[in-house]
Amino acid sequence: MRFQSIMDFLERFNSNFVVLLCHHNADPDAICSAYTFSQVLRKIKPDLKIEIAAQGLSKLSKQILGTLPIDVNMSPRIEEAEVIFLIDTSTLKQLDDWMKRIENTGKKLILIDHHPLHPQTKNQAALCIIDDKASSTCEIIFELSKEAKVRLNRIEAQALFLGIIFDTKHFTIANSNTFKVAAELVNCGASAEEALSTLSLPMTSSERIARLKAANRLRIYRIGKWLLTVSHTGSYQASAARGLLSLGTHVAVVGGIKKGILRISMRSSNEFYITTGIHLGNDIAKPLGNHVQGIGGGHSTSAGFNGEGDLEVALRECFKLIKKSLKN
Ligand SMILES: [Mn+2]
Repeated sequence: MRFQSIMDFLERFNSNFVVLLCHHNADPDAICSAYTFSQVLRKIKPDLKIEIAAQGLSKLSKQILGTLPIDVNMSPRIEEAEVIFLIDTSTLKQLDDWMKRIENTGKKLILIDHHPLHPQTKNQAALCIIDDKASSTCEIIFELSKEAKVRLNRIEAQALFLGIIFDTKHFTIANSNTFKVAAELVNCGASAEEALSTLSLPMTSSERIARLKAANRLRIYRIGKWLLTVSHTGSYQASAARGLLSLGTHVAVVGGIKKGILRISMRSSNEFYITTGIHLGNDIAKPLGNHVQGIGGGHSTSAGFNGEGDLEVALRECFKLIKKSLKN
């Protein structure tokens, strides 16, 4: 039993105080799994002192902290802990300058994660609870709570529910076990309606205006069956590009210059990537650096470029690269 192996481990190292560390810019999966896991530990081992910590929180995580009683410490007492847990964190590098402190203490590490086990972390961790088929670390924590025979209360269930919804991109990449876990969480009192409102960020008025301006200044190009749109805004280029995608374009390129820095955000639909194989990060944003001064990169359907120079020239080069890639 995985939960029992954790308890045996804590017993063996006479643990009175443990730290649960989340990766930097902690996302909802990280903080919510740390929270519910800490609650499960408290129920089984009431004397154990527990601290949850992260180097910075994502916007959504901050919003969650406003609705759930999760305490996240920004300066954890790493040196005082008997055992350190790494939650949703596949390498120590994701802990920034805490990495050195952890390595210097030589304290025992327990890893709980759903990312494939990194060889270096395997050497550093004394115990690894890994399930790379799980949708999220929250899903693993739910399984651990069942092993521990702890019935989750409404708030603990809601936390795991939030982490799962976030990591599965609102269940679009969930598997059948994820849905089973979600159903059990709802039985414990989790609410989908509440979760969806917690996970939607209110848009600021300047962001709305940037999106609307981008739509207003739009240029539309048709290449074969694909619609490509190019536009510009002073800020919120990424949000504007996402907005254009939801309006119906296949590829959106939005640029802007602020304080001398040229920024370009690119987004494409999944359909565009799957059909054409064009990877915005590798095929467009990176090579854009050969034509315009700056550095680009990113993912298959979401990429960015930062540099300097003339915006119009940069947008034109970007368009040319997409056109050329489509011809190949
Ligand atoms: Mn995760």
